[in-house]
Amino acid sequence: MANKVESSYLNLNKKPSKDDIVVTFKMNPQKGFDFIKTAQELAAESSVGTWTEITTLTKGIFQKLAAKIVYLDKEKSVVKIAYPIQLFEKGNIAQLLSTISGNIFSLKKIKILRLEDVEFSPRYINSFLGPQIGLQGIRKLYKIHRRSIIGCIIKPKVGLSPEKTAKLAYEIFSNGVDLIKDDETLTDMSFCRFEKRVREMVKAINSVEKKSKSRKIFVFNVTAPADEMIKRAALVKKLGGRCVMVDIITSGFSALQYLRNQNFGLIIHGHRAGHSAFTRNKDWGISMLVVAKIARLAGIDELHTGTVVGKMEGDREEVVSINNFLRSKFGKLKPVLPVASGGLHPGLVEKLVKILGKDLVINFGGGLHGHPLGSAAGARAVYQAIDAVTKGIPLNRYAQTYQELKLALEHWGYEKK
Ligand code: CAP
Ligand code: MG
Repeated sequence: MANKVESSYLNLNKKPSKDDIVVTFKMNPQKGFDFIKTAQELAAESSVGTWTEITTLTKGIFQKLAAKIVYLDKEKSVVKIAYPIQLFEKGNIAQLLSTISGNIFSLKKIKILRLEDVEFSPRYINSFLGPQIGLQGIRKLYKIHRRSIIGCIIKPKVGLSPEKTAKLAYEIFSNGVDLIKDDETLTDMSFCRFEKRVREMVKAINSVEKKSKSRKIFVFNVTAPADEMIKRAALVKKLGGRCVMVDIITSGFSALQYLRNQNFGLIIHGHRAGHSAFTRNKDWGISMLVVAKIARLAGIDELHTGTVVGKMEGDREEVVSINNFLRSKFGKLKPVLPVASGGLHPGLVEKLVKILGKDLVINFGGGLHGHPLGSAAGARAVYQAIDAVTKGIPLNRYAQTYQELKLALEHWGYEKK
């Protein structure tokens, strides 16, 4: 890159303008390259520049559209870049990501690069519809306001027929669970056809709701090519379902947004299978916080964000900050309900709620179906655990009265808060 305009990418003494999109990167160049110069190349490549000076880049274009470095900390490898709003097409997530997380990841000179956070202006945020139902809408639908929503994943994750899935769901719903979901790899399979699964499940839900007098929601995985995904969601709607799931990373944010923009009035549940391919390495990729922000723009209603205490990677500080973001103000977009899932069992609930609060879905797969007395007893055990935590009673004390919880604590252990 030539020197003439290079220095102009630095704007350390100026506050970003109120409409700018401000991105925080962790960045370090390869050995032998200068930190500040490389940061400037980053700003150039992601806005108006390229590897050499070009005669077509007029002063006018530069002044209007060049990204500006507004903060640098070489010791901590932090670079903050403010991008003028005019660089972005409103409502277009693919274009946003091609700008702030595109070519820059391929630059040879860069050794460490992680998109840690992004701050959007309300003007940009409000160009998206965001969640149609959102956290409060989901709680209202359930009429559950004080406790966590109790979730369950059908296990084995693939293999059961539609009839068996519906029968199992009926049993689990009957024993206190509020939400049951397909697993991330189950779509329309030879052994479990999507349409048949929806039909069987809606029948099961209608009868369990009549009996229990409480709302039960099944989460149908509609992950598929976008046109097919829309057809499947429309089918869920037509047959009386209330919620669909999208594997948001593998399907893509545009597909998610396309689904949201149909205004089906269905809750959209976001599974994040595959996110760790780029979120897990602390020196490379894109943080889960950024993924959560994008998913909220795209219109997710509930999103997997981690458990801290379960089987999946994700530390306390990270998961808490993601969940706080999902529940907080974000332009005019509705808050999102976080989902804690992965390796959970009743003995972890107390600690989980201490760390993440009650405002979430708590999902159990193995930690319900693996109960020594089977899935129905497992459902009662998770209900008892959440009931105890809601009432502020220690699990081991509650387990003196409730047999299923007692067996679960003996089987998997109990981690006190
Ligand atoms: C949990 C789960 C979910 C993970 C995904 C699984 O089952 O169904 O996909 O929670 O991770 O397949 O592992 P278990 P995350 O309860 O049996 O572990 O929520 O972190 O995205
Ligand atoms: Mg799963």
